[in-house]
Amino acid sequence: MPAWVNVAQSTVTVVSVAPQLISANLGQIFSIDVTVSDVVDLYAWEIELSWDPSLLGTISVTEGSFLKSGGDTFFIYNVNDTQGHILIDCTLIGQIVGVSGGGVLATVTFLALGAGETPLDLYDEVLLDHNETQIACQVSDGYCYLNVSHDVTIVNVEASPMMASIGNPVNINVTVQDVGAFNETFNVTVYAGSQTIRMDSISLSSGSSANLLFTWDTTGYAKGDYAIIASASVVQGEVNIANNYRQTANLVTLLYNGHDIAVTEVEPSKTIVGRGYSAVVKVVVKNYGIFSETSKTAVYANSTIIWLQIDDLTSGSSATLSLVWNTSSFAIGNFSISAYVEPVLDELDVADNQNVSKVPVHVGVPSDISGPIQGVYDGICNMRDINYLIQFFNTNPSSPNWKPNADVNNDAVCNMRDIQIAILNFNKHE
Ligand SMILES: [Ca+2]
Ligand SMILES: [Ca+2]
Ligand SMILES: [Ca+2]
Ligand SMILES: [Ca+2]
Repeated sequence: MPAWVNVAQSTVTVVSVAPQLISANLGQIFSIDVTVSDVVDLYAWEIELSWDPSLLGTISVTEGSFLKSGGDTFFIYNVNDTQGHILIDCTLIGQIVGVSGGGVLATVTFLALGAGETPLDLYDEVLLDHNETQIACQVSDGYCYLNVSHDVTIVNVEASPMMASIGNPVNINVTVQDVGAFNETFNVTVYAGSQTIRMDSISLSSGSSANLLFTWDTTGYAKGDYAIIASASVVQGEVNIANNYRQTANLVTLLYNGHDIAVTEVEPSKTIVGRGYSAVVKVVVKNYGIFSETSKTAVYANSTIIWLQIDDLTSGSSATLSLVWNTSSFAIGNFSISAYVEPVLDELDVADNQNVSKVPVHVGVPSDISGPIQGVYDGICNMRDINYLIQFFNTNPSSPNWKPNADVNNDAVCNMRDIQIAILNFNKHE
């Protein structure tokens, strides 16, 4: 006759290291929790944790939130980093009952000192209820894999001089370091913009650094502004590759051996301007020649001149104009914003003396800055535009969601004044 056996599903209280498996790199700081699960009436606990002291050192030990949730506690610990163990004690204070459930008892933060593997061994565990009766429990240890890292990095890249005429050399100093745990052989490549200047192979021992000098022969390069970039090849097993790349803080300017000026930037602040209101247009004029020049710049909206300016520019210098374009005398429509700097005497390359903004500017009904597609004007000012303005209410140019088009009256804030313009123009259309 078969016997029916009723096995009670009793839960077991477990004290664990969490996470159970840890992987860390040499030099890395990481934390583990000592947790308890399915405990009833926990009033006090004590535990020891041990590890291989050649691999880990303790940074801190802090109390977890579990026991504290029942009242005031007393928490104490004693670390022995020479032998690699810690004794932790914690108890509630006063005549209260203990805490039930599960949570974090303590958090231990370690520094990875060496490469290898070590258990995080929990032992001598004691859990007591409020009657000082011992609570039966099991322990679950952790295990730690400590990896040595491969990591090379570009520490610094500097160019000198920052301005040179084509054909003259530019010196580029690159500092590289092996911040990993192995000796490495790798390539360091230096670029001017997208063009390779030179590649060097270098061997470094763990922790050491080296300065490399690259001489950029600028013969045959076009005049212009160049980002100087140094890049270290990724070594076997390398994970941190973000630090294998660095560029100079400023661009290096190559000058034409003669007279040459150019408009390098035309950037209106808005893509939609209410008729009668304003936008700011930024224009940059640069002298790429080796002589001082007087530049005469005209800024246009389609074929109408909106600004004229004269600047004295020394070799390699630039002038930035920020002009306010008032659209009062313009009809509704699309305007291409461009700037033209008059060629100077004996200037050969005049193609770059004109520059056009990437996006045309629409002059329309004031406050018509949105429509069925958010942020795209639809030729009428209505509730869609007011709702759009409300979305950006009280933003200014330092706000992450700043929309220049929503600042209809161009006073560097989107607020009630812009909504009032929408109300004044309500239901007006192009
Ligand atoms: Ca690296
Ligand atoms: Ca030119
Ligand atoms: Ca609209
Ligand atoms: Ca405004």
